[in-house]
Formats: sequence, C-alpha cells, structure tokens
Amino acid sequence: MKKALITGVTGQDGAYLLQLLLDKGYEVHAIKRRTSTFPTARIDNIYQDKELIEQRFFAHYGDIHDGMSLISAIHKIEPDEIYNLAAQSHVRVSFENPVATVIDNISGTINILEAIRQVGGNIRFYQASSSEMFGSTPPPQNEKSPFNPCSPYACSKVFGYYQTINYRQSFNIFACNGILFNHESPLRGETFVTRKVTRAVGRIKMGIQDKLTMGNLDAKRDWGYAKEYVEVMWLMLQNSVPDDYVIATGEMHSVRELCDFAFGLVGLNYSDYVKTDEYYYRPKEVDCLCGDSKKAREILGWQPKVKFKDLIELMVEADLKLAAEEKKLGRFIAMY
Ligand code: NDP
Ligand code: GDR
Repeated sequence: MKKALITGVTGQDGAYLLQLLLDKGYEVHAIKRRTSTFPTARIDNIYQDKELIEQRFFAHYGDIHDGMSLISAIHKIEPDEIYNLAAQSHVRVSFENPVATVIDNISGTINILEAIRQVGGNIRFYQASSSEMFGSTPPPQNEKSPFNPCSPYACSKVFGYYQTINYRQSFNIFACNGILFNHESPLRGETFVTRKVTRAVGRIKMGIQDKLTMGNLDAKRDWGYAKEYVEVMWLMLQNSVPDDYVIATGEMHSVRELCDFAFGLVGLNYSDYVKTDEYYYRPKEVDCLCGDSKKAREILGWQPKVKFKDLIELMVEADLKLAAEEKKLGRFIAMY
C-alpha cells in the first residue's frame, strides 16, 4: 500500500486531497498543528469512519517550523509521497503579517525538503506554488512567464518554488511545483472572494444578512474547482520525471462579474447589496491572472471540466443550504 504525508490537511485542498488519496487506497498521514479549537471541520467525515481512522488515516501533531519533528515523522512514516500544502495562504493578510507569512511559507518548504534529503530514499515531493508569483506579468501566464510578485505572500511562494527546483537539481529529489491558479469550492475559506460572495448570496437570500462589503471589483482571476485541482497534484507525482506545471482553466472573470452572476442565480441584482470599502483593498493589487495549462494537458493528460459558471453555481447551491440551516437554528452570524 502506498503511503502519503500531507501538510495543511485541514485546509481546503488538504481535505480534497485526503479524500482523493484514501479513495485511491493510500495510507495517509497528516501533519496537523495544535490549536485551541478543533480545526477539522473540513475532514470530520473522515474522522467519523472508524475503519479509516484505525487503518488508513493517521494525523500527527506537528508544525512546519519544527524541522526536527518533521525529520522524525518522515523517518517513522516512510512516505512514498509528500504534499506540502500548509501555508499562511491569504494574500491581503500577508500585508498585515508579512514576517509571519514569510516565515511560515518559507520554513515549511525548506524544512520538508531538508528532511527528505536527510532521510533519503525515493520520496516524491509536491510544492503548492501559486499563480500569485506572476503578479504583474500580463496574461496569459505559463511556465515560461516571468515572476513579478506583488505581496509578501507571493514573495514567499517564489522562494518555495526556487527552493524546490534547487533541491531537485542539487540532490536529485523528485520534487515538483504545481503553479496553481485560484481554485475554489464549498470548502473554500470564507474570507476568499468567491466564498465570501457565495456565502453572502445565501444569507441575503435567506434574510439573515443585508449587505456585502467588498474590495476591488475590477480585479480579474482564473477560477477553477479545487476538487479537480488536487487530482493534478497527484498526477504530477505519478509521472516518470519531476517537473513544474501551470494549472488553470484559461478563463478569466472580474470580481464584479462574479458578484453579478452569483446574485443573479438567486434573482437578485448585486448592485442593490454590494458596497466597497478601502479596508478590503490591497496595498498592491494583482490585476489580471489567466493561466495557460497546455503543458499539463499534454504531459499529464489533465484538463478542467468545471469552469466559472458551473463552479459558482455549485458554490451558491451549497451556501443556500448552509444559510437555510443557519436560519433554522437561529444562528445569525455578524456580517464581515
Ligand atoms: P488554506 O488556507 O485553506 O489551508 C492552509 C493549511 O495550512 C491549513 O490546514 C492550515 O492549518 C495549514 N497551516 C498553516 N500554517 C501552518 C503551520 N504553521 N503548521 C501547520 N499547518 C499550518 O489553503 P488552501 O487549501 O486553499 O491552499 C493550500 C496550499 O496551496 C497553500 O500553500 C496555498 O498557499 C496554495 N495555493 C492555493 C491556491 C488556491 O487557490 N486555493 C492557489 C495556489 C496555491 P489550520 O487549519 O490549522 O489553519
Ligand atoms: P487571491 O484570492 O488573493 O487571488 O489569492 P482572493 O480570493 O483573496 O482575492 C481574489 C481577488 O479578489 C479581490 N477582492 C477581494 N478579495 C477578498 N479576499 N475579499 C474581498 O472582499 C475582495 N474584494 C475584491 C482581491 O483584491 C483579489 O484581486 C488566492 C489564495 O488562495 C492564494 O493562497 C493563492 O495562491 C491564490 O489565490 C492563487
């Protein structure tokens, strides 16, 4: 049975990747940091499966800053594959907490690569790199496009990208960068723009929220479906050679279009509800991201099926159900 280790398992991608690997018959280990409340809402379904918990899913307390504990965990587990997803992943927050963001994102990557080097063997490594690394480089962006990072988050991801390539070249480690463009789902964190909008649409339709305060409505992104994007992480590690791939839908839409379409799905006009506030603007914006994932299509045989409209539809549908549940329970959450 193949063994995998995931960092960031409690996040959006970690939850989908965990399910994918379990479905493929893997034994999955996860590094989970200690928190004062349970952060496992996205993977509670796995915890409820007694057979999986006893035989194929093992969570270990650990922190991506603690290199020694990562080395001993990797020694003990002997994984075939490691997926490094843990990060402070919010771009705007990275301007408010630049040092913590950079330390989190850099030290996690280097600690794991160094642990792999020291433990030896044939461990395959996936690094969660990001389209944010392209920053102000105009679209379409592909593997050959230059990086022009525009935030502490993006700078930290550029470091992780090059560190991954450096370990591949220096120590012959099977290490891959997935340069993933924005990917979303009903499991997306509620302060990222798609989920913030679809949550608001659900609550406004159910009468438990009245306004939505947003930042820059003119920014454009290439939004895909997270469930499909974790499949390509796995595919990268199954190939015969390690490499770096851009993963995207190739469709670009503005935040304004997102609002218009999502509110329209429930028969509302977004301009009656959405206002903007400087608070949600960034000191430096990434205006347009749209990826060209031809290389992944040709080499890995991957291509996205769920595009913008289907994605937003499935998110609105899930958030309408959630808001109806909240209304039933009388759980009125403060607007943010
Ligand atoms: P999330 O923010 O949903 O999840 C981040 C995960 O990292 C959480 O499990 C979090 O744990 C964990 N984490 C953060 N800091 C630490 C730490 N010090 N020690 C251990 N765990 C830690 O991110 P996503 O799932 O959306 O993204 C996964 C990865 O992919 C990230 O690296 C992100 O930067 C990258 N990425 C994401 C894209 C996207 O569109 N989603 C696009 C491109 C790249 P906790 O639950 O305790 O907070
Ligand atoms: P991003 O995603 O910064 O691209 O990073 P996010 O959803 O936060 O923002 C996308 C765009 O929407 C604009 N925007 C707002 N964003 C948020 N969060 N809240 C708002 O109210 C709002 N109003 C407008 C932003 O300015 C931006 O232009 C995500 C993260 O998952 C990263 O970890 C990942 O690497 C990249 O995607 C690819």
